[in-house]
Formats: sequence, structure tokens, C-alpha cells
Amino acid sequence: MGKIILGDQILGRPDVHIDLEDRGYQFGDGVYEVIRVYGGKLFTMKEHIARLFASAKKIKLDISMAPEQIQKLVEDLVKENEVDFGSVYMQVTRGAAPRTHMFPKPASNTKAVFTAYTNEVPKPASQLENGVEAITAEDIRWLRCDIKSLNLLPNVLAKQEAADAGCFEAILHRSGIVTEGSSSNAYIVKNGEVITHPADHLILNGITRQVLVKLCKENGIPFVEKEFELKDLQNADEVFITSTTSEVMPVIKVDGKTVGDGTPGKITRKLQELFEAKINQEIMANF
Ligand code: DCS
Repeated sequence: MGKIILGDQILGRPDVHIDLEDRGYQFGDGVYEVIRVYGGKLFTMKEHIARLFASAKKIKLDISMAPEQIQKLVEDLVKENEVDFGSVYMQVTRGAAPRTHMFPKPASNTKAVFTAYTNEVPKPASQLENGVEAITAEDIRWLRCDIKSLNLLPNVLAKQEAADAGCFEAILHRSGIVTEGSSSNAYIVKNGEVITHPADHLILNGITRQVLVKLCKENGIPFVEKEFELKDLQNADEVFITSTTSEVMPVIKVDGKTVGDGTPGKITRKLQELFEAKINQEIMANF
């Protein structure tokens, strides 16, 4: 894990102390981001920091730092920890105050608490190559899934259900309408079209998803944002999920039923190639 950011300082882990009454700990009152590091460079960093600020604004949380300051701190941390292939986890909570639901009063001087740390995370190479299996599960989350909030209990339960079934991800649905994965966006390919849930309050508008939208546009791959049902998932030509850590991940079985011919589909492969090229392009541009 190496060094850690607390506020505007980079510290050793033993020097990082979080208050028992931190609202992130007691209420999940905060927001977070995960950014990928490839070859020591932060991928789509500005987009992630912008989403952190957008999530914070939606819960009326003042981060009390500038995006540029966070960017610089995180870049310094990645250097200091010599992260090559990995990720940065960062979160902001509403800070420490006596436990009561309403926000701390401005006069209490409670300040948002910003923390960040790094991890070495290898590319999930064999899963990207061979695909993974998923289950479906009911989406029991709240109605503001567009906010990347620390409250992840429904996601945790769904992911555990998937793990217990020997699967990689749980693809969630609300009364049969597929929303997204427990920690990813979900897509089907049908008759050459990539279909995914609209980026409204029921899903997180993934940064990987946003990259994919652009790549599809630039490469003439039809991309449709519309609702689709569990039966469409079962009858899809291809299924895949995307996230910062999973990239473009083929799904070859859903609820034990084979998708397509049981191998990663053609369009999924094409999107993987385009995504890889995008990573390389961005890393090279930053040298
Ligand atoms: N949907 C949910 C619910 C997520 O938690 C995530 C990512 C995504 C979609 C995909 O978003 P990105 O493309 O921006 O990553 N979750 C992060 C997480 O909790 N760990 O890794 C990624």
C-alpha cells in the first residue's frame, strides 16, 4: 500500500488516524473514486476527479480542495509509491462530528476528510482473454446510483452472491430491467448493436463506459442507450461488462446459460482492442 494521502499530506500508514466519529465510518456519508494506473500513469484521471466533485456536489459535500490540488497530490503519491500497474482509491467523507444524522453546523468547523492510497493491481489477463461468468440478482439499491457513494452494502451483497456461485459479477435488474453490474456497467450486443442502460439515476455513468461511447462513435459501432430486459440478456449475441479495474470484460455465461457460442464475441474483442489502443495512446501522450 505504501504511503497514504490524508488531507493535503502524504504520510506513512501508522501516521494516518481516522476519527471514530468520522461520518464516512458511521453513515457512509461520503463519495469515492478508483483510478487505474498503467505504466505509472493515471488513466482518465481528470474525468475521475471531475466525477468525484460531481458526486460530492450531489450530496452537498464541500471537498475544500481544488481538483488541481488533488490531481497533483495523487500524481505525487503514485510516484512516491512507485506504482507501475495498479490503482488509486480515493474518498472524501463529511468529516468527524458527534453522531447525529443532520450535517454538522458550519460553526463546528467540521471539515471534509480526503484520503487516498494505491494498490498494485495486475491486468486480469486470463479473464480478459477467456471471459467470465455472471449471475443475475435483483437491484435493491437506492434511486441515486449516479452518485459514487460509500454506501455499498447492496453491491457487497450482490458481489458476494456472485462469488458464492463461483462467478465474477452479479448483473443487477429492477423488475426485469437490467441496470448494471455490482461494480461495473453491463452491456449486450444484439444484431451488431451495443446496448446498455441509459446513464440516468439508476446506474453509475462509468468512466470506462464514457470512453467506450466515444470509441464506438469514432469507429462506427452502433451504440444504443436504452433499457433491456433479463430475457434480452439471456438471448444476447454477446454480453460484456466494463469498469476501471475490469476494463472491457467478456461475459460468457449468465446464470449458468452460455452466451452466444460460449467464447468472447467479435464486437467485445474489437472493443477490447480499441480500449487497449486508447490506454497506450494516453500513456504515450503523457510522457
Ligand atoms: N457501476 C458501479 C456500480 C461501479 O461501482 C463501477 C465502478 C462502475 C459502474 C464502472 O465505473 P468506472 O468505469 O468509472 O470504473 N466501481 C469501481 C469500484 O468500486 N472498484 O473498481 C471500480
